[in-house]
Amino acid sequence: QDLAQGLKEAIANDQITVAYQPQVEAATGRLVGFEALARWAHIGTPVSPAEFVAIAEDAGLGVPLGCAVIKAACRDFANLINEGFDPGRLAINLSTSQLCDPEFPDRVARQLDNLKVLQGRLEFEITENVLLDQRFEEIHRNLVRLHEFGVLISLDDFGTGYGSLKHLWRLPINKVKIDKSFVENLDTSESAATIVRTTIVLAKSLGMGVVAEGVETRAQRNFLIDAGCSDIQGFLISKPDKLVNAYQAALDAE
Ligand code: G
Ligand code: G
Ligand code: NA
Ligand code: MN
Repeated sequence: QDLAQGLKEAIANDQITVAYQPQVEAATGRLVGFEALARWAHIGTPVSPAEFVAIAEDAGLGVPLGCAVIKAACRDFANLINEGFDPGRLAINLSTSQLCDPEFPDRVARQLDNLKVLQGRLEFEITENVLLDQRFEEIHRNLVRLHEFGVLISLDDFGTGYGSLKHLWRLPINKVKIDKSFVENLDTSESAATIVRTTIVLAKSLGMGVVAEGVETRAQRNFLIDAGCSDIQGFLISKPDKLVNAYQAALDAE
């Protein structure tokens, strides 16, 4: 069966859903916000977002898919806020096509106009892979525009892509996300530990926030607290889940 065609129909029929994973303060457990992770079940079988985001990009569906995710995530978040809860910030992953789309910042601005409760809460995560050198000017312009609306930018999977340090200093980045491959090897690899410690110092010295992802154990959390990492995300707090469930898990873990 044709996955691209199935994806196109899923986008059109509102069948793209979003799972949420809490980000909390490492030292206190206080809730900081949530990362939104796209979900799609094709004929009943879940497809990984790593796979269907790539399919969407290849099929020219990156922008519509991204719009569907943003719409669903903003709606879920606004609903929870309107019920009287405070879920903190909403972090959404961006693909290359969204980041290069000249209309993207205005579309985000309209969304924030329609859902005023989300103002000051929105954050976008970008990976080094989406930062194409040949589109640098467009990407830079879009990130600056997003900043003007109070949107924060995180550099995801830091250290795993190409040219990390260049991006950190040439683009308006607010936060660094330490990749889970480093966190996973903290207890077994002195090199991984050194890279994590150094990344935290680097981010803080540049005035940026830092969040470690893929935190599964108390030992990893304690290492990160000692190293000065402000925020953590991972199975230790909660797996990605429906927003209310992930919110409850974050409160229980506090
Ligand atoms: O949770 P997990 O299997 O959910 O995610 C796998 C990968 O897919 C991660 O690298 C994540 O950043 C990416 N991803 C999840 N949702 C989205 C999305 O809405 N847009 C983009 N571009 N990437 C996403
Ligand atoms: O690339 P990105 O960082 O956005 O990917 C997030 C991915 O990591 C998702 O697939 C999510 O399900 C997964 N994930 C989240 N927390 C953990 C964790 O504690 N351990 C592991 N192994 N994976 C995690
Ligand atoms: Na991400
Ligand atoms: Mn990541």
